[in-house]
Amino acid sequence: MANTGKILLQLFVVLLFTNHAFSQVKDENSQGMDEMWGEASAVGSALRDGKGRFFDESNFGMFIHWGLYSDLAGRWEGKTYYGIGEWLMNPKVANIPPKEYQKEAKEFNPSKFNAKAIAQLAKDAGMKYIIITSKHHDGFAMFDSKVSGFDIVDATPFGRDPMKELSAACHDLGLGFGFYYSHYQDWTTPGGANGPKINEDGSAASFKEYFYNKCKPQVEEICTNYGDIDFVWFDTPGGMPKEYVVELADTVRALQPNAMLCSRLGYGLGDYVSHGDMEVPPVNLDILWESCDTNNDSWSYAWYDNNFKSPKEILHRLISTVGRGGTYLFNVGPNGEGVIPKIGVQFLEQAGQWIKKYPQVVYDAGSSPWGHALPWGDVTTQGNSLFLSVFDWPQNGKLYLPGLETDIVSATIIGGKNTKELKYAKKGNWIIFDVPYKIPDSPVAVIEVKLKNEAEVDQTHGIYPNIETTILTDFAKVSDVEKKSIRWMEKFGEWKKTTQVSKWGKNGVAEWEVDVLEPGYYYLELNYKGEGRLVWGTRTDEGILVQNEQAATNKYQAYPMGILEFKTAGKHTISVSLIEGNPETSSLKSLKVMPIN
Ligand code: FHN
Repeated sequence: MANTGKILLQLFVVLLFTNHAFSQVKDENSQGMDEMWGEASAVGSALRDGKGRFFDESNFGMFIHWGLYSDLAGRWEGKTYYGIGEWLMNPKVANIPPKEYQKEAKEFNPSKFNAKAIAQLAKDAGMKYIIITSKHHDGFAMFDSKVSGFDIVDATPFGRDPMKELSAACHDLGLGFGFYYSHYQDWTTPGGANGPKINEDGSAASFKEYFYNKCKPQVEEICTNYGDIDFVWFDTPGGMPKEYVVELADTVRALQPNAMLCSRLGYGLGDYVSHGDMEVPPVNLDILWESCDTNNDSWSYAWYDNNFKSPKEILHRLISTVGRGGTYLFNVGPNGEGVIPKIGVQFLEQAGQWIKKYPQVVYDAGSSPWGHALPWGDVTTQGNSLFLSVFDWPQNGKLYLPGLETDIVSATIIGGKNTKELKYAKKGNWIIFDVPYKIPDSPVAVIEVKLKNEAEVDQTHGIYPNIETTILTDFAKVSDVEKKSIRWMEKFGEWKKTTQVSKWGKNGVAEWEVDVLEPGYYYLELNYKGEGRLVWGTRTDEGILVQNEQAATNKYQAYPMGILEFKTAGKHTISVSLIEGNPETSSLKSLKVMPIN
């Protein structure tokens, strides 16, 4: 995809980023999440030709959070608790005593559960496999477990094993299948992490007992009773002692040698990296990895949560993940009757109809040679072809592409009857495509650019004449400041992540290289947080200074700074410094450059 020097440079950036992303300094909200999500195992291409091939090629899977909590739907004793629904019983949420929670099983009768319909939805949505919660932190087994009475067959009026039905439906439709299993946390079993500390007989509970009496035997059950499985998705390893993690991994590998284990197994022992929840990384990563995301705000069903991602947003997050080199695991939450909410179903089906038209954009597609998203969309590849997925169709009949160094053979709008060959011209480092004024397909149009050879790309961020460019601090060269990634929760369990630059020293600066197609005036906006009012200075290599004071709050927000002028086209640098304000608390997230018209 690029010459050897570029590949080495990219690998270096990848290693830096990977290391950085998983060694974050924690704020009070993100305390412990690195431990909870497990270390990144730097599994590279080793598994790509073996058992990792299916994962690597599929690029899109369905995640399902479904359990006893789905029946409670975010409500306890008449009160609604907002945030991720599967945590309802936790002391941080409704604080339901384990015995009370266990009684709820008698009410759980998901009589409308239809495994075939769910598997068919995954297939229609263009997903290649399903991973479902067999046991979440609440300790309730959604399968027929002989080692615990707290399971869907023994403890509920439903009395069926929905995992038998779903695994069979997946196998019938040619979909892959796997289980989520909460190995460390078990809130209703004595000895499980964050569970009861005392056994029924009054003796002190131990993790060892929980591990050998419940965790390991249940993992043996899910790895034995459901045919071949493709994934075992352990979660929140936290402080689980290493010897147990190793024993569990060995157990799975002996029983299901082809199953892929995600990094949340713990201790870097997984087969691929699962990033933090709801996180699509901004930079390409050349390892086996996945982003897990959910279709609304909660993982499990909550009665009030209808903030569903639109078909366009699903496609955008999917294609960005594939563009960064990863696989997208997208979650749905069936309700207490076993049914996935209608809007979620419709949006997924619509996304699937689009994927059916453009399979080459997603399946077995390569990452973007640009290494990051572009302002109008994203790029994936197959051999010498680039697929430009345009989410923000240009209004002026021109689509701009910076930095492409390889010769073009042809450029075509694809997608059935809308196929159209495009004219293009080269100006400086840029390709300018003449495109129709009207978007040729909705919600996303695709242009296939066939190249003479594999794409070689100068990854410098472009300043576009017809669309705004946001450049994150992830891409800034910095000095005399601190650059780090932070995570925080919006609603309980709804994670956000960003890279920020703060702790401004006397000579503190964040600097970006950009490539300007058309000289002239552009609006400049900075996205930052801090206290009181801050003064920021933005300078270019041509001596242009934009300095202004604006308010600040403790949440990231965009503020207009003024007009930035580029006197000439081509490569320039933009440097931002804090002029007045608390150097500790003033934190910069990104800058935005917008054409004026
Ligand atoms: O605590 C869980 C949460 O409930 C959910 O299952 C997510 C999905 O990735 N994993 C844990 C938090 O990261």
